[in-house]
Amino acid sequence: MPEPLNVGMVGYGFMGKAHSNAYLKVSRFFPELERRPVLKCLCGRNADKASAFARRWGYESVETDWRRLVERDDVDLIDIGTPNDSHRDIALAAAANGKWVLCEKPLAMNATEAEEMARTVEAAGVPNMVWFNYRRVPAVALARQVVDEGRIGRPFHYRAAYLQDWTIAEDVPQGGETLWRLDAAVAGSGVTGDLLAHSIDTAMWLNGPITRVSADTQTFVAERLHQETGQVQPVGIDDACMFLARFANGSMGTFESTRYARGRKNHNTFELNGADGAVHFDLEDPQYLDFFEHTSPETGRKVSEHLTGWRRIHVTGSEHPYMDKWWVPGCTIGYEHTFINALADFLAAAAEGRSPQPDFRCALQTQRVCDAVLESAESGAWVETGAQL
Ligand code: SOE
Repeated sequence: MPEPLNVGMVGYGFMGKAHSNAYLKVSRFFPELERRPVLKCLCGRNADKASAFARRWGYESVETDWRRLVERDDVDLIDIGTPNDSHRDIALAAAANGKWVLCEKPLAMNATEAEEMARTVEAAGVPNMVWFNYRRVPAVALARQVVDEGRIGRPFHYRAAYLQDWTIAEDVPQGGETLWRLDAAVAGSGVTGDLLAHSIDTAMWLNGPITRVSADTQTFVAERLHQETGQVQPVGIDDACMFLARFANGSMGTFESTRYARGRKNHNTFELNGADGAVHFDLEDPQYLDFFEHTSPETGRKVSEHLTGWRRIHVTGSEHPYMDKWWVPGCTIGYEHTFINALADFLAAAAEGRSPQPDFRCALQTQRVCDAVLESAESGAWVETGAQL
């Protein structure tokens, strides 16, 4: 019988929902796990909203101050689903109290904070992970398997785009509970930390460290009404960001992200081209991994030229990553399942006293790339990232 693991969730927004759902479902679909999450306490600043959320999701209790939550003896794990400017303080306090720590991406406001957070959880010896959930899309995990199996060969090009369109209207305000992502003081950056952090995490997972970058950013709407102050204030975030990258393995990368790509809602794509093969993924078609095989590692021979072509793999078979936990072959899973899969990996590793990837140290590398991107956009020069994996 799995032992209970008492969860203290901080935040009741989009991620509070996604994570809470994962805690509720993980033991049912991954019955082998040794710990069973219990929704012990929901923490949020607005007491009414926190209570309503707690009731809807079945949390046993409510706190309005995370400082009290992290000190509670009946909580084993702290999950940080708050805006970015509070990640550091909550994580440090949670680790100091010996709690397991999960944190929403990006890990921190900048690499300095992320470094301190990584050091602190390591010194405390507590399992930790950052919710870069797209690694847990079965098709993305299959891409990693394809790379590990040597099917790409020498990598030449990595191409990523993460496009949305929800901030085009000039009368969208900034700040406050709902639009803190547009407020640089709370978010740290715009699309670089919010969207490109996902792309960078996936890229470095598949293709190794990014060593240097050259970036350009743009803020298309210079001022927006701030929901908290009631004043029209300058916009400090990057609305769009494009950067060139060099990977440690010698390959070249291009990364593009914006919230101004009319028609694109959550268009997160990547392609990796190597000498022996290529993979392509599009989150708007998440059941598929496209694979092009030029040379087979099994035979070491070139695939017959007249039969080559992109192969669309419907990643729903029980032989595919995570899919043996879900439905019968051919039945798809979706966005919510990426969080459940991630949580299952976390719980399995934590039961062995380990942190799964991406842990805080790994997310620090992504943060370093984000910082280098912003620095390069500012200076116009190539910037070394210092990222290592
Ligand atoms: C931004 O719109 C956002 O909600 C990100 O913050 C999430 O990380 C991303 O997965 C979906 O888009």
